[in-house]
Amino acid sequence: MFTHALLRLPGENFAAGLTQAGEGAPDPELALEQHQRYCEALATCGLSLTVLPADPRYPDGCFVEDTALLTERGAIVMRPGAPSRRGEVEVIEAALKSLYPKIPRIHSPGTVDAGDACEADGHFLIGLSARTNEAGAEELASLLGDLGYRATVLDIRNARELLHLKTGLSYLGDGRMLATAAVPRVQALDTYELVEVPASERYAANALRVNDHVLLAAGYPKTRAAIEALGYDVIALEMSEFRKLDGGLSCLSLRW
Ligand code: CIR
Repeated sequence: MFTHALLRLPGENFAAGLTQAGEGAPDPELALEQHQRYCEALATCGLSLTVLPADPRYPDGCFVEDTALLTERGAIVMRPGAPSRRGEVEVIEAALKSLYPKIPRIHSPGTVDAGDACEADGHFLIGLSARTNEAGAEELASLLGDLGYRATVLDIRNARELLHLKTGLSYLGDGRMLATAAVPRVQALDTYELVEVPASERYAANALRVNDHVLLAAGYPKTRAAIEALGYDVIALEMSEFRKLDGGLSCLSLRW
């Protein structure tokens, strides 16, 4: 069960964030409203929230999930692959300090965005991507090993539509993975029941199981129906402005 979440507000210069989506510039005010609904959804799931203010130096700063990996046994601070995002980790590390006695970091030349780390019951799938390099993936796997976790690295560098592994893969719990066809069907996935997300709804593959609910992007009826048919209670959230910056639903929060 999660009891807390850490978030950071999108700022006035949110539209200056990195993007390849080609869907136009996001509206910072609408992003703030959508962020507010997202916070309310987490509260509905029973979480207490810490919401950090925006920092104009980091237009992508609201995508906090990329900056740290939180596990039941410890936290690890990332070294984001995009140089413009590297400094985002400082305020996150400071916020996590009181919760975790010792927080190891990914070191240069390694880079990891934690959007590339998908946990499924103590097994971490780590995407090798445009943001997470080999040195970073190896260091992360080793740090997770120190915590007693298994890790498997998956190469998604040829899967152009995946910014991060979790862009196309989410663990729903109960042995079930939500996945798009772009995620390579490696052996490590064989142990999971795959809930296929159709190509026309691929943005919905980045969903978030939080306690008794699944948070899902609004506007993807097939994926929603498939998840509901499995018995999950879905909360649909409008994510249009974050999508314009390639941001998935899960990356707006860190949960513990
Ligand atoms: C970026 O390109 O880094 C941001 N505009 C979006 C990051 C989204 N992260 C995520 O979905 N894990």
